Amino acid sequence: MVESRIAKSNCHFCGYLCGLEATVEDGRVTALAPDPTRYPYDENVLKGCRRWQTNMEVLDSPYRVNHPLRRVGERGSGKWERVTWEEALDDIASRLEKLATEYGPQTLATAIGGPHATFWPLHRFMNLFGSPNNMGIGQICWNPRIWMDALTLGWSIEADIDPNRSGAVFLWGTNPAQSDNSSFWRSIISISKTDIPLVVVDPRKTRTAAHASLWLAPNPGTDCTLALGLINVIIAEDRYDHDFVERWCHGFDDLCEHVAGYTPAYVSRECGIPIDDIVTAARIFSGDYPCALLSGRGIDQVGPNVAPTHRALAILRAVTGNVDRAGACLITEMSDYVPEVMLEMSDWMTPEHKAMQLNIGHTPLQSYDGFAAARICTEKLGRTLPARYLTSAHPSLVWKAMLTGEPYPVRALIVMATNPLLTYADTHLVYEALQSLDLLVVLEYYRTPTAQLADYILPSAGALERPLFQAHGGVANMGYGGPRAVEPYYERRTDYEFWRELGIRMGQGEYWPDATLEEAFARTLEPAGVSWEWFCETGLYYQPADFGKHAQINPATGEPFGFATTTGKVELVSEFLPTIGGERLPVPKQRAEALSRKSLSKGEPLTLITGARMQPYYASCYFHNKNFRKSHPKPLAEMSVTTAASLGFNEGDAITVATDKGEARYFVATTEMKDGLVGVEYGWWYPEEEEGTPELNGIWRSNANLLTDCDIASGEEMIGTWTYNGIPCVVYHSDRIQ
Ligand SMILES: Nc1nc2c(c(=O)[nH]1)N[C@H]1C(S)=C(S)[C@@H](COP(=O)(O)OP(=O)(O)OC[C@H]3O[C@@H](n4cnc5c(=O)[nH]c(N)nc54)[C@H](O)[C@@H]3O)O[C@H]1N2
Ligand SMILES: Nc1nc2c(c(=O)[nH]1)N[C@H]1C(S)=C(S)[C@@H](COP(=O)(O)OP(=O)(O)OC[C@H]3O[C@@H](n4cnc5c(=O)[nH]c(N)nc54)[C@H](O)[C@@H]3O)O[C@H]1N2
Ligand code: SF4
Ligand SMILES: [Mo]
Repeated sequence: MVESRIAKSNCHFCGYLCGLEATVEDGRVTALAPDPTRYPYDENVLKGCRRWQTNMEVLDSPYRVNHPLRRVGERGSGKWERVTWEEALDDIASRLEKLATEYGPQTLATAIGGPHATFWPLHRFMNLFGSPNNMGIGQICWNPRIWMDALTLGWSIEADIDPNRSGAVFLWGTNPAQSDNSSFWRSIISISKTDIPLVVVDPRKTRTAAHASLWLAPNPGTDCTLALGLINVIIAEDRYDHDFVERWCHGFDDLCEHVAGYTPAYVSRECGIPIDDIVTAARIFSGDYPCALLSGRGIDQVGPNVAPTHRALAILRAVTGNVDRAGACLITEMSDYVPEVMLEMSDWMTPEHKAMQLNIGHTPLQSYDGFAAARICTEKLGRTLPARYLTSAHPSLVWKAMLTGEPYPVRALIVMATNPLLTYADTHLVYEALQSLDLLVVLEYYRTPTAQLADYILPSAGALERPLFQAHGGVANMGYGGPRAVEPYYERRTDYEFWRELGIRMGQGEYWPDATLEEAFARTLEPAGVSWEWFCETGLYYQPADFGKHAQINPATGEPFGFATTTGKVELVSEFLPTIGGERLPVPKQRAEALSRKSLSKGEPLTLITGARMQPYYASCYFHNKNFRKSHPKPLAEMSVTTAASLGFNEGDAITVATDKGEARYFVATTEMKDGLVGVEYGWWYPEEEEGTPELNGIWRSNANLLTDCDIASGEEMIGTWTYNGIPCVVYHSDRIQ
């Protein structure tokens, strides 16, 4: 008789990690059900989610990579031979050793993606190996907000959106209806049914905006101006929080002077928003109640405007007293368990190796020097940010070092949990750079277009096959996840085992004491006084929120804790940023330059936003799924009815979108949004089509990043953020059939 058991595990098809119960027979999952006993459980989330039931299919999908594969023939030829893990690891280790001897350890780069995986083992390996060149998506996701909140408020914050205590809610450049179909989104729906004002700032009337009591549709990239306009009204109408400003803020007089010119009339012209709406929004933000604000990728991906926008929003919170206040936001705590910065072992990398970082001389904040200077502030209250994330190398510098050997040759790349040919900016540049390498290793579930260019594809263990401990980069005292249901199928392994095995081969053995990821998680949790087994029972570790910490008395000094900034106060005027060449106060930057003559000859210029999230896909994932493809078969370009009519387009027409960077093809979908804008989906590829170069499963057809650019010269000056939202483009009928 087949032995059957019930195993607890988690879905990992979005960051929410719903608990699941797996029926396991002979080491195989034979059935799945929601697990009501573990965090996070919400019956409605699971009912509304189309992804979780596909877990079993993904576990044994014919598209999955099950064994280590080595390239035979030309790079990108799509021909592979099966090798053992030992052969692959030995060869990779010896090739890396040779390259490092010739060029130095900085010749190895890594590329990572969204929050799909446990990344600290990669960082630990790189720190011990001596390479500062990890590329991430940090500059355009989450990271600008962490930087600006930390420098303005002393640390990272989390919105405290709660129908029982929030007096008003702002959602700014985020669309949880598509990007976070979880209980958070359900709490937004329930708020929209009360008389709590819900303000959504988004150039598109998203499903989220449809629930708003006030929808503001700014021109892309003008959010800093809008935020300064709200501050102008709040000060002019004397609606700011006098007590909080006097006691806890630095530089209020300078701020008043700075925002004086951002009158509703001026802001209305710049942002394309009616004056009355600006004034109403300012009054809603500054009511006699806590006001919560959550921002998203809409304002993370606006190039030069990213830092000033996040600074302006932090200041908006501060002048209204909405800092570390229940119903507004929580300044999070350092974790009780081993924080990311220790797990990644960034303090073990030598100053000589840090000094080889490509960012030096380009992005003074997103660099080891910037990190070290900021750390002095945050450590006043015992908190250290995760270093690797906030120092990640700028992709354009890494791609160019691969192609030109300047300032030094980068000859090897290990890609983990990302698909840069679809998700990094400037696909043509990424392609050329990957083709030029001596060694490309990809850790993946699938033979993605990126993996098709590799020397080795190594099969990663995924959801249900590996334990999870999701820890928010270590900036908050919470973690969630759970055990694996089964051992990995076939020869798949956890990414952790890859880095550990490679590390051991490179002489790092003493730093990899734990043979399994479970043991490593158990060690991580030890200082919090809980066991891995205890954690797996509940799926959640957290400490209750404690608000108003700045006013509490620090027993060591007898004084209030204050904020972990240069001045100990909220820095409306930054004393820190000018020390590394930044601005005291947020100044909106010129938006993207106009198109070149060549592109313009094809039509009237419009403004392009790329990558707004849609269900059921997730970045470049789930395009294998037949049902998803049936329900959403075509890559769409959204525009307003007026814009479409003015261009002579009908619903469903095949069109080409062109920027100075390149072209991509879409189908017209009209929707309510600002006129003169086009919004294209991202991530589109066709796993069912031909693999290998040149087609690479159709990545040259409707891939939004054929249209984008990450050139550092046009990026944000402190962090290097490039532009995904607010790019000049032209749009015309496609002459080719798709
Ligand atoms: N289904 C699905 N869910 C996902 C993902 C996915 O790919 N698919 N990705 C995950 C990831 S990695 C992330 S980072 C999160 C992102 O989560 P969100 O931040 O909610 O993601 P977006 O849908 O990109 O929302 C950005 C919104 O900003 C608007 N916008 C564009 N430009 C501007 C601008 O200049 N100003 C303002 N105010 N708004 C602007 C867009 O119209 C869009 O509605 O989602 C996660 N969830
Ligand atoms: N134009 C444009 N570009 C964008 C964005 C945009 O809005 N517009 N958004 C940006 C943002 S916010 C983000 S976060 C990125 C997302 O960029 P990516 O993270 O590159 O996107 P995904 O398609 O989710 O790629 C993840 C890949 O990792 C694999 N994978 C998943 N889990 C694991 C794991 O545990 N281990 C391993 N080894 N592999 C795994 C999946 O099979 C998949 O191929 O895209 C960015 N790019
Ligand atoms: S919301 Fe859906 S996709 Fe996300 S973890 Fe839960 S079940 Fe999986
Ligand atoms: Mo992201």
